[in-house]
Amino acid sequence: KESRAKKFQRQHMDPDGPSNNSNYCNQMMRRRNMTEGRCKPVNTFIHEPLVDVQAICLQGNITCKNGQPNCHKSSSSMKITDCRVTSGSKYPNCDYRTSQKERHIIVACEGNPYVPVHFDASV
Ligand code: 5FA
Repeated sequence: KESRAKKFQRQHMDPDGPSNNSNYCNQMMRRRNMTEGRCKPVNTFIHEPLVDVQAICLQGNITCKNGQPNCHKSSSSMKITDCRVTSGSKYPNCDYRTSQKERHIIVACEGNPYVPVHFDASV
């Protein structure tokens, strides 16, 4: 079974991206298997080295949206792409809006090694 750490990497890591095009989310949401069974409504891809994203888990704890204390905010802003399903999108034809941003990101970390397992927010 896919570990939560590997699932985070599949859903959120694209260090070499983004290919500079408006179809990025349509292609990547499909390629990373987030359009099977349903169109995952929102998802963020991170365009930074994996080690830099893993290092966020060493930053001080903050409270996650779900109230758990295992979230951590990046000290620097990071290149990200937000993908949001369009209002007219109809499964299985998942259609996304692609928005590139530079934000501090908040991830939840778990385990030993203590690594990112959930993308909580960007601020
Ligand atoms: N989740 C939420 N807060 C968490 C925390 N503090 N520590 C660990 N995991 C946490 O997200 C719900 C999911 O986020 C649940 O799996 C929960 O365990 C985890 P959502 O945004 O309500 O749903 P989603 O459909 O966006 O996310 P999923 O793909 O179901 O969940 P993932 O965590 O695998 O992916 P995510 O990184 O996009 O959240």
